[in-house]
Amino acid sequence: MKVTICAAILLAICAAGFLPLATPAAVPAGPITWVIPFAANLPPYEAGTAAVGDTVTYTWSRFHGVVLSSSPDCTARTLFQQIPGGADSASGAANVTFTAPGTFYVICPVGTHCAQGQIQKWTVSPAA
Ligand SMILES: [Cu+2]
Repeated sequence: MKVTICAAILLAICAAGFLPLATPAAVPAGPITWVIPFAANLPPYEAGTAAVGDTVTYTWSRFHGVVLSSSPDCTARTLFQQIPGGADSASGAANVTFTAPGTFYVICPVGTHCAQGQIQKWTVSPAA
């Protein structure tokens, strides 16, 4: 009887998320705060993984923008794809929806922000 109760409690704790039963979701549940990491004394954005069809939201409250590129080259502007809501602005939010598998980079196209770390790599797998 005691064993059953302990198992039930442990299961409840796991279900509540205190002990991970499975690997966490790769795509962040909430928006990503879009800043210049080097200027804010923050580490670079961690690379993320997603699947085709996933959407990641970036929000900002200073002058930034969001584009998607197939290259990590901050100066390869001909590769920059516009994102709905991603135009350079003093504050905003942009939803990046991955439409193809591959490696992509979310970049801030404003000034030298990308070169200062405002870039995030995404590895996108085919839709499940
Ligand atoms: Cu920026």
